[in-house]
Amino acid sequence: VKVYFAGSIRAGRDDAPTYARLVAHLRTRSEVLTEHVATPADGDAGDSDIWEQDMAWLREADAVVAEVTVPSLGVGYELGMAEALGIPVLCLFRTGAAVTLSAMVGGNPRFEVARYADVAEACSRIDGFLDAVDG
Ligand code: 6IA
Repeated sequence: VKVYFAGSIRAGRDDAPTYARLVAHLRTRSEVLTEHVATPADGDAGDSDIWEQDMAWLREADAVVAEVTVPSLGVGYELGMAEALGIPVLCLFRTGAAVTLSAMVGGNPRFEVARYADVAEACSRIDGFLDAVDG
């Protein structure tokens, strides 16, 4: 299964260590197309190259897993595109964060939205989601 992992980049890197743990778990059972989301930023390709590459990966993906706790325009855009392309989407939102999830994500019946307390719980939600995609 090819997974497009989405997480905040320019909207803030506070959760990057969590993204790294989620991507490490995803890699145990799938191909992650977007590992850079989890790694420390080094340099920046031009914006149009980034958009071209990310849209190509999204079209190739069998599933999208997004960490949505840090609200990001780019992640929200990717979620809307994934829905339009008919790609299954899992949104992971950490409980206890000082933010409220957007109604456009939390209210979308086509997205599986998992509120999680810790990374172990997020990983078990990932497993259930990928089992269903794989099945
Ligand atoms: O609006 P944001 O920057 O927070 O959007 C984050 C989302 O957009 C991620 O899920 C990525 O898929 C995508 N994205 C945004 N910036 C980049 C990027 N910049 N490279 C690839 N995808 C991106 C280069 C940073 C890299 C060197 C770590």
